[in-house]
Amino acid sequence: MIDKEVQKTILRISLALMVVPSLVYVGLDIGLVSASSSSQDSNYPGTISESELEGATLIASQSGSLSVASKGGTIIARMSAHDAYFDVDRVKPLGSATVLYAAVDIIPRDECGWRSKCVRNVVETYNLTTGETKLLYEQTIPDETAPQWHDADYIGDGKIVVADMSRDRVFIANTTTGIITWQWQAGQAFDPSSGGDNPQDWTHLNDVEVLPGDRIMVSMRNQDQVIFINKSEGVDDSWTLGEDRDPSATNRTLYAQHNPDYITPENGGPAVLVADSEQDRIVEFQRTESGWTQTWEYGVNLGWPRDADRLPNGHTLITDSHNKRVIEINERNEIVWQANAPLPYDAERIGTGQESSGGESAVRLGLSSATESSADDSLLGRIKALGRQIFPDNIVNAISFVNSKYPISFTGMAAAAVSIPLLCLWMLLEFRWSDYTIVPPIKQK
Ligand SMILES: [Ca+2]
Ligand SMILES: [Ca+2]
Ligand SMILES: [Ca+2]
Ligand SMILES: [Ca+2]
Repeated sequence: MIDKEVQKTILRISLALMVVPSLVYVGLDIGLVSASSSSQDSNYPGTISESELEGATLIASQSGSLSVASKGGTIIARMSAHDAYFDVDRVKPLGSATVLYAAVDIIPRDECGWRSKCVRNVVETYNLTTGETKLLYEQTIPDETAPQWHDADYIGDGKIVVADMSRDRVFIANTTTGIITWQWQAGQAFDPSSGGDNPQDWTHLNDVEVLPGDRIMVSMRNQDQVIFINKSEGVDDSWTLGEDRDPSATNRTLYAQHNPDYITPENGGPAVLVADSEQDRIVEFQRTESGWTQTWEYGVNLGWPRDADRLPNGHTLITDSHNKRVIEINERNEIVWQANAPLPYDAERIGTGQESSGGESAVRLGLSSATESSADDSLLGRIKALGRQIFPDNIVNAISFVNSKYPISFTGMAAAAVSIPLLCLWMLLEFRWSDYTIVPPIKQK
């Protein structure tokens, strides 16, 4: 029979061995992560020069900032005039330092006059060297049905095309008159039962790109499809990429994708490079006579990627949202550049054309794939894979989404979740073993 004091000592040592290293890890993790993000608070755009811009990278963050990262990966400027930034593009026809973005402001209920808070969607241009902002288009709507616009592109002659998620439509507007000159509504081609059970957010239509030849490519996230719309004839079903699958389906073509980029025949396409977000990979499909064929995949240590741009040098710029970073990989799938940013949505390398417009297809470049299973057999990789098997995607994503806004990594958060309850348990035990008791301040007479 072991003496009671010895039992206590064994328990104390065991608890200390579990709690102390994980608390030290949490402390270091918070320190490291905040150190890597604190460099973002340098200066606002408007103070950077044209020469600093060439080769720099724009990063739009859903947590409310638009950053400029240098060639070395350091954040050299950051603006945060809105609550969230989504798609950003450099728009050379409007000025060499001018960018256009879709951003969102959250308006409190008492200011908005609706029964819920409201969302103000803005499409603005911003001059990175002078700081001049110009509002092109806006719309304020109640925050009831997925109200945020995630993509708007400038298409020339003062016109923009908008992925209007709130109304499940795409529209083209004249920014001078404010008049909508063309629109396509998802109800024209899709059954209301499609896209799974999302009554407040039917299609989550999150991206649009105007293609040569009167065609428009649209990402229907909840339908897991990239569709091609002929402006006068509607959806060309023979070109649809992906299928509307049951939530339990595995091995999908796409699963809740973001930001498909079209690579033209001149650049080795037709091909589509797309962030296959829920399957944590970037994937490329080539158009052949029999339809779409997957030709490339990169999925090494990515967490909910939402953008990939093929660059003119054959590299790929990837926005790795849950890992709070933007990376550039070369043709051998090695990371050659990285910048850190909170919850990034879209990244653009200045001087390489919008999205993948300056890049060539994987087929023409002869790229080989790299997948999680082929590369990540580290302990963390295996824990993540196990987590995906145990917990439903939406739970993992909800936790990761919250985590990616705060200066602590996913593993740091897991360490805190283990060590803090154990520390509380230890304190309770020490109290029980001590000479102190709790005496209620009020006694019955
Ligand atoms: Ca963009
Ligand atoms: Ca777009
Ligand atoms: Ca892209
Ligand atoms: Ca991009």
